[in-house]
Amino acid sequence: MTAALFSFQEPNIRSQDERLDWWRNERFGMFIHWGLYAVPAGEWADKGAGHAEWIRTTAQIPLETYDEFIHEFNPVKFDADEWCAMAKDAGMGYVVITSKHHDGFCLFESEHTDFDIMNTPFQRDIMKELAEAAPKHDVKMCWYHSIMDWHHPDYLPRRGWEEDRSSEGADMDRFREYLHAQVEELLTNYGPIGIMWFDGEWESTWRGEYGKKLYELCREVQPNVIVNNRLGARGGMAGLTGMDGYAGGYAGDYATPEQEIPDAVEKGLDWETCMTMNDRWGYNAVDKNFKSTTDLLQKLSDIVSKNGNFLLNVGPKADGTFPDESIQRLSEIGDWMDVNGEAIKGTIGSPFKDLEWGRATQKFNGDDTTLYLHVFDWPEDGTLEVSGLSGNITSARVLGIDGSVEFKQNEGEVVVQVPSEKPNEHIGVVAVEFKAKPVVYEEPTITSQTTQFVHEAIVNMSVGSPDIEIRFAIINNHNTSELIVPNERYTEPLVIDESCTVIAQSYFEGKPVFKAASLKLEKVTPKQATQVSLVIEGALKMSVYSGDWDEMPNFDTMKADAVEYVGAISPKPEAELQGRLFEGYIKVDKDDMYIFALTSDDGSNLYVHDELIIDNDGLHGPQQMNGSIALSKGWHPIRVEWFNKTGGATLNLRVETLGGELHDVDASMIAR
Ligand code: FHN
Repeated sequence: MTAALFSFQEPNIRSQDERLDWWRNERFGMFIHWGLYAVPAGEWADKGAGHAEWIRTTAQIPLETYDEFIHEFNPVKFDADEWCAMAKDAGMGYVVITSKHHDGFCLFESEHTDFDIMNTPFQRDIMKELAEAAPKHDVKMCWYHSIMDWHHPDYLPRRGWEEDRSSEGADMDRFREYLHAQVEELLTNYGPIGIMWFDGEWESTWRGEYGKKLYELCREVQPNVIVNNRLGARGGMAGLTGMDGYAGGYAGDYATPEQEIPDAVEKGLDWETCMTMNDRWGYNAVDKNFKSTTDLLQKLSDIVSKNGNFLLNVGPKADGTFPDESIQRLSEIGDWMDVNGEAIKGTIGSPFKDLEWGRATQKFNGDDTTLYLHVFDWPEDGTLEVSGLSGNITSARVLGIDGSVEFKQNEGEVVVQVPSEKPNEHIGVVAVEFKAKPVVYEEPTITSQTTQFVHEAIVNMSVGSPDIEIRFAIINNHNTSELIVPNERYTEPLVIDESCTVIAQSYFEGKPVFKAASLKLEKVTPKQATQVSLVIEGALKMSVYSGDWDEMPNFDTMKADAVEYVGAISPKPEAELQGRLFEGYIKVDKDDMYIFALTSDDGSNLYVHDELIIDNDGLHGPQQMNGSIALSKGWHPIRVEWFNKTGGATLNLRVETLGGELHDVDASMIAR
């Protein structure tokens, strides 16, 4: 048993901002997926060579066969210092490693299981060695930990294909005790941990309230640890915690888009995209589809320009070394960061909505600001035009080139004269120094929860620059076609109760700058309720079908295997290669605009009055899609279609009215 590595007294409990400060400043971390799955390196018997960390499931390897890998895992070339040094040299300020992935194998010594590193030929606590090395390289050590556990006898559900592995006696309450006990080990025995990075939270046996308890445990053991949002549900691969109400979900400290970079992120949201360098998380010997260093750096720049963090993955080999391709990219990224890292570390997002030639970040120095222009497409003639930019510029320089460069300012435009040759092969960065803050002329962003409403709509407006004033006007349908100048100062959200078009324009020093933006809002009549006499409340008709689909089949042309009456729209009892059709009525208690959130793994559709309100079709992990419809008080026909291929199964329908709270569509609202 690892004695507590460090006898450290937890510093005073910091505020959310103080706790996240180091993480927000770092912007860039290393993800490491490593475990027994590195031994087969993606290949298994007649199941091909396309597997990785999911190989026990995707190659349907029986438990006792998979467990044999524990006798082969002997990463004699593992060197914690070398790993931490590579992360640091690449400009990564934190390392998140899989303490336990879905296969249940623990890379650390645990007194709660023998399925751990100490029972391999290696017999060294990987996490202990990393926890000791990390501070020496000024890197924060962080633990990934999977809730889903395909090894532990108490974890349910079993894999659908594990017919011969009984779930007799399995006890999820006891499993959650095991989970808590191991999390306690991870946060007690290895010193200060930066992040608890949970995963595998999407199966039906996990509920949001368990996630909340797990979050509270982490904060109790290490009050300043950061915890991600994969505790209750994460809004599918988009990961933007759109489901904090889902199954009592818990939002954690930051959102976790996976393998994707959001186009836009709501102001103030903390988020981190995690991404593979090739196509897999765990090591696969034949997966050579590595992203170029330029592509990886442009992803880093894009993410940071949107106030996000980038967690870039390495899948080490069974011998304890990184793949050569990963080492090469880390080294090239490090070379770029050595010269341009100031445009990433400690910066906040761009003041621009978008830039056609690249991205931007900014760093506040007291009252003044450095604006970093990340130029993907370097101007061959050396003339870099930045439209919509104003403010008091004191100097400009190209990172990596001594001296300053010339610049000119016209009304709402800055032209920087840079060398015609790009300063490096990836991204050239121009640093522009401002007294105070840059002023960006752009059209305001006008948002409303829906553009149709029954009673009223709330309209918010924003711009990137704090020095820009927003002025607006409301054009009602009866307004003449005369030119309406937006001249009313925007100070707080608008309440709209008639169909109209809202226009808004940016003003600087009393003058309109940039073109106006507009948003059309429509007051609609709610759909009439269906006159139903003999409804049986509290249940829907559920027709069950068998099939192997990649997209929604047409259930109307199929014969159901079974028909039942159920009190919830649910994936339980879980089954693979199955489709379900829920039909009946939903009751709403007032005339209003109703916003539905349909979450499923795999595909699903929602119809109300035979109108397709949500199309969430396709093969995907837990994914939430929203749709809205205006309904009168009373009963309305509803149809939910869902199919599950293999693996996790999720299905959840929630509803809210404008400005309300999302809640499950439950038995109190349904009838057949
Ligand atoms: O199933 C895992 C997957 O193996 C990998 O660990 C990723 C990394 O975020 N998380 C889950 C899929 O969302």
